Amino acid sequence: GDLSTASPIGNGYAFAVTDCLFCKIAAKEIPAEIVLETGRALAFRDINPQAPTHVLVVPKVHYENAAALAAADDGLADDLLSACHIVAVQEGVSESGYRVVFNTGTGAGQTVFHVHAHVLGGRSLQWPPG
Ligand code: D5M
Repeated sequence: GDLSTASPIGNGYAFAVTDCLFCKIAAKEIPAEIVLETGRALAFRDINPQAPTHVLVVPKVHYENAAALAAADDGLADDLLSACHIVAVQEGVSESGYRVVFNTGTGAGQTVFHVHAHVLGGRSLQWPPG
């Protein structure tokens, strides 16, 4: 990515990637229906929901995908997964079951290259996902 725009995000200072949609949502420059904010993560409703609960959980700082996030190895992936579970509890789907998905790469359907976990629930989910 092009790490060119220094800007304050959330609790810390980080680099927002120019023209990244989810950096802009994290910086509150573009509106979203936020359901949870933690120190380093933000959760908001997917604009094109695929289930009654469909929430995206993103780190406030930019990583292109789940692999880059994991490689950062600073506990951020842990924070993100914890935030996913909190969202599931808040949404009332933690008992009935929910799915956490990281589409990683275009071949897997990734369209926004700021890592995001999809939290899906509220209906029965098929496997394999297709
Ligand atoms: O998922 C990218 C997801 O991002 C996709 O499900 C639509 C969603 N999306 C796109 N724009 C927005 C805005 N502005 N708000 C909320 N959700 C949005 P992927 O795994 O990359 O295909």
